[in-house]
Amino acid sequence: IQFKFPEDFWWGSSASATQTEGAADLDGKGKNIWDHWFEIEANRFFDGVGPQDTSQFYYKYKEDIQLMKEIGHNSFRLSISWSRLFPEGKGEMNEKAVEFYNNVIDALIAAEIEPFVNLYHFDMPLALQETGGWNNRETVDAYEKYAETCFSLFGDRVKKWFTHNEPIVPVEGGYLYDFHYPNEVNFRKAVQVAYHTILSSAKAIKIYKSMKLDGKIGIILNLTPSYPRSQHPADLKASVLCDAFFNRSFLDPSVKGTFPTELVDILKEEGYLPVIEDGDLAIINENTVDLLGVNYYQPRRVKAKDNLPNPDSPFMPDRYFDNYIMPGRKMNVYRGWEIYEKGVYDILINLKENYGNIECFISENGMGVEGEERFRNEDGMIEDDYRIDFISEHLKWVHKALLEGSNVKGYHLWTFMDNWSWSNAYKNRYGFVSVNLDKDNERTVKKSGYWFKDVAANNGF
Ligand code: BGP
Repeated sequence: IQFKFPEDFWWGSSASATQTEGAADLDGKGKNIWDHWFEIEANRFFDGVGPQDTSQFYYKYKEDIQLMKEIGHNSFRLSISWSRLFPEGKGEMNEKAVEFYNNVIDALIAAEIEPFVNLYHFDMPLALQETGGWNNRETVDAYEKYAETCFSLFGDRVKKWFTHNEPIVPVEGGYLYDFHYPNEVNFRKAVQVAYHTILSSAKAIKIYKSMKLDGKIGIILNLTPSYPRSQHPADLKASVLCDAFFNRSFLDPSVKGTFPTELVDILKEEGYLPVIEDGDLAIINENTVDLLGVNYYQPRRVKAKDNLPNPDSPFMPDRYFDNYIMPGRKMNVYRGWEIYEKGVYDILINLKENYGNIECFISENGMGVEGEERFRNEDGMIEDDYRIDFISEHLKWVHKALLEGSNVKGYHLWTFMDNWSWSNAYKNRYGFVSVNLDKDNERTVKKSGYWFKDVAANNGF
């Protein structure tokens, strides 16, 4: 074994409620923004496949947890569907949801798989979106209540909690670049939504700490290391600002309890500071995370802008920099994302050097591929050698960071089984396990799943 990991390394995968559960309108679940968006605009989603059609974890979780065990998982991240627990986002709680999540958590623990539970993975209850979603401060209050309920229902058994997954994505998708509902372009709202999300996270952490449950609480961020095109001061500046907008905006408040001055200066200067109430900043400052999940898919290549932005165009972060595709780089052609394995090492070393070596783990990393059926062999197994290659190349860099003192505790693939995606429905497949939507969601373990089993068993490869 060339790359040996520590004995208690967390091996597993991650998933989210809306993407895996199915049963979107069953047993009292309320609608969330994805159920709604699919209803009004199904053609936005690939092949008209929606969240109700996805992998049916709601019915098949027992079988799935056995498969997780079989392929070496000692941990698994799921999310709770807010609108399953609180159909209207607040008010009355749905007992059927309590029963379902109790069953899932207990089944995981019985299989010796530690449940990592995330509270918010892009799935705003529709009733709350109708009153403004994260732009409305009352949503923060509703979220606090939801978080507290989850901690008291499940906190006796769940020891790793996360307040949000990739909180910047609903900001970008919903309020800047049109890929999440409510698909607006409104920088002022984007800033307020981001701010309220950060506040909600700190408030949930505060509640968790006050409950004296013995566990850890963190946040999961998608970090996209920014690499300048050249050492020219204009490119360097562009890269610093890109990093401030897309990484440090959430990383700094989550880990340090402060906001990057570069960003605050711009917001102040341009008149876009959010509405902040007395006492908020102290709450954010005092309630930082114990644990950080790092989702890593791609870097950002950054250069200074070639042309000054048109002063009449809507205010956007990319007024300060341009992203570009670096010629000759390895790409995931199905997703249009650059594959740059060293990025994961750069993130971990940055956390070590500039963020107090916070305890962290790779909470998502993975490769979506279209048309994987063509790789199915005569025995019925998908031979996804490209995925094995993708994972091992990233793990080598994680290993190097470990040797250099990084506090990285585990690796979770996105995702356990093929599931529904926000951007391409069921087109790109990411799982260790394939799902056949046409054959009662039949599961078959891919070659990468069996490979991972050995990696987990040997703590290395
Ligand atoms: C992350 C999300 C996941 C997942 C993944 C793959 O941003 O946290 O929910 O979807 O990306 O991306 P996609 O499904 O868009 O290809």
